[in-house]
Amino acid sequence: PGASMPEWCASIAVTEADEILESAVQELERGIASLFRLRPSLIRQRTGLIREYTGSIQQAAATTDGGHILIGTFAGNPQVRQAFTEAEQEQTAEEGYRIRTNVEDGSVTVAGQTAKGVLYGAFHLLRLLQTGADVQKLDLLENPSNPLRMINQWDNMDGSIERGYAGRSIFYKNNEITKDMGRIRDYARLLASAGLNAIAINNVNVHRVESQLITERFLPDASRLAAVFRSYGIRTFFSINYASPIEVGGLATADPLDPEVAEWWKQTAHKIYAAIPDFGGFLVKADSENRPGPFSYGRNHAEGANMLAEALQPYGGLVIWRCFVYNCKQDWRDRSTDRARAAYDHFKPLDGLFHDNVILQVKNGPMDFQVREPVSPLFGAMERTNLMLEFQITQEYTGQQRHLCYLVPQWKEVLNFDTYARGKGSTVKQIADGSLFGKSGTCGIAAVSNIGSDANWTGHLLAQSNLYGYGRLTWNPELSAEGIANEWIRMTFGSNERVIAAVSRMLLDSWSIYESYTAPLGVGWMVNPDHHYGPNVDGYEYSKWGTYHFADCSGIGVNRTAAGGTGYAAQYIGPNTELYESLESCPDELLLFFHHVPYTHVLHSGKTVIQHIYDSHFEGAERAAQLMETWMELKEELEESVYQQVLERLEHQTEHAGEWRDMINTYFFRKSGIPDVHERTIY
Ligand code: BDP
Repeated sequence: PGASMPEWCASIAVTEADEILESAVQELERGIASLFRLRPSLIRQRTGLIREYTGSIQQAAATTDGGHILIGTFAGNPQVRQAFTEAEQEQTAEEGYRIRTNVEDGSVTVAGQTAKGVLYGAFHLLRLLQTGADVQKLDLLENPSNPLRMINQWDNMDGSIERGYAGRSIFYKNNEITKDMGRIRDYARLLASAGLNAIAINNVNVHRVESQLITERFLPDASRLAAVFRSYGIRTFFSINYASPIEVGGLATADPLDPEVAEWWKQTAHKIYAAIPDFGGFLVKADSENRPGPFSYGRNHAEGANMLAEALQPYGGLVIWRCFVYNCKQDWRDRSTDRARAAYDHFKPLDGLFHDNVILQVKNGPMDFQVREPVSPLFGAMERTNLMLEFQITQEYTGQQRHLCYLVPQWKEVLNFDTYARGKGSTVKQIADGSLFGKSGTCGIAAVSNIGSDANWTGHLLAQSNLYGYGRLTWNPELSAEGIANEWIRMTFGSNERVIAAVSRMLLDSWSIYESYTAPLGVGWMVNPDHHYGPNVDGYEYSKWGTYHFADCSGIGVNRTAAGGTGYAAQYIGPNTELYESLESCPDELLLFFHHVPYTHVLHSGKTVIQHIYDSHFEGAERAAQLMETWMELKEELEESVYQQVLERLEHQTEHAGEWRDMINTYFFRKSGIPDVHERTIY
């Protein structure tokens, strides 16, 4: 806004009739109209049709004088093809795009192998215009790093969202699929604009009504949802209940090796594809947290997944099988059941046994989306299996969208983690994108969405940056956390440099701030059971779900070494096992995840463990208050309602951070009996 409009924005030229290209045209029209208050004219060269426009924004004249935006695919539009050499066309991946200024007529071409690529290119062009980039002479090539760039909704059909913090579901209400396609379409636009191309539309915990998503009761409505997503290049997946043959089909068993069960799934796949021809496949949570799975029948997970894969295979469908499998009813006295070990222990022996259209979806860490955990050792351990990485955008353990926590820096650490699977430089991002083990197509990244029916989508306005950042990073893991924050801030708040500098600092500091007042040195889970919000040091410590801090009067931390511990550290490859196994080399931030030490143990930082706990909690709470102060300095620069909305959350965060500080410091002061060297008040 405010910037002058490049002349080529006045007209859009397109010849191909394609629904995704139509979405691209509409996005350009809308975007340009809202940025420059001028509606571009549409020139359909083949049909000569010029769209009538009756709106309040002025309509540009339908002419290509002074340039225009030409959009299309290399194969479908000769003019587009002419703008690029054959080599340039070939360098463009299936979902990639090129944007180039034609110096002769001043036009800009947005081109791709596929309409999807063109759509992403159109969004890129809009982003450049919106962020005030120099668009004089453009020559860009962009290819996505990850084949699957997926979103997982944890929405239930009663309209609730598991771990949702931004209102109700936009997909379901009263056990029906929504009729409000406007909001769904806006979500599809939002996802595509961030580069995402797949969505699982229901919760991984699939219960009674949800189990019927795969039946005629819901397929007609689900196909309408899928059609909306399809027009934005997004493939629809369903989460399924592994016991569906029993619960939906009326069979006596769901045993994957039972021929009747296999046949039932084949027929089910047939019905789904009749309704949704480009259906993506199934997302499966099996034998996890009381959900049914192949274990009930004495079958392993490869047998369980492969049977489904065979049903989907004729249609090109995928089975995305989650590795979040652990015993949630363990005896806390038995350390051999360390929850951190579980996914590796279950799946490593099955490497190479899964069909080609099965992908294992692995959470970034071995536990469950804590503010700090090591990277899952399954990355690097499964050379002969398709893998996908799973992140959690919704802030279940990171402040539930009441606290600010920009997660892109955390995700970047995960992506850059070196697994050593093929020697030094074998990073997680190369496993996700398939390059390390030579996978093509059947890999990528998924993440649990953070949106709901709230007008601003994410509850905390600033939490939008996580959804946007997830999409951008999944497209290109080389982008920096700063760069992504900067883009999002400019697109959300405009080009006011004071706002950009302040909000950027807030976002970039927020993860470390949240970690400081909640989880010291790799200890997680000190939260209230069930809803997982707010401090409760022993909330889970003596429950069946696991053991997390192991604190007593003489020390703290879980010994996960091979030397006297659970042996988890040995699940990594060579150098990482050494790094974590040894107390000397283990990084401070994960020390208590891997080692049990006395409170007086001295960290690399030079502080004792107990003093670190005190200091980080005092500092963290103070820094939370500073976030609020930084925001308050922007009062005059921001729209009042936006300012107030975020301020309220920051006020809550400040107060709540104090509660975290007091609860944790008091607990460990009493356990250890060691006073704070700075003699601050600990209650
Ligand atoms: C945990 C959540 C739980 C999910 C589970 C999962 O607490 O609600 O169902 O993960 O990923 O983070 O399956």
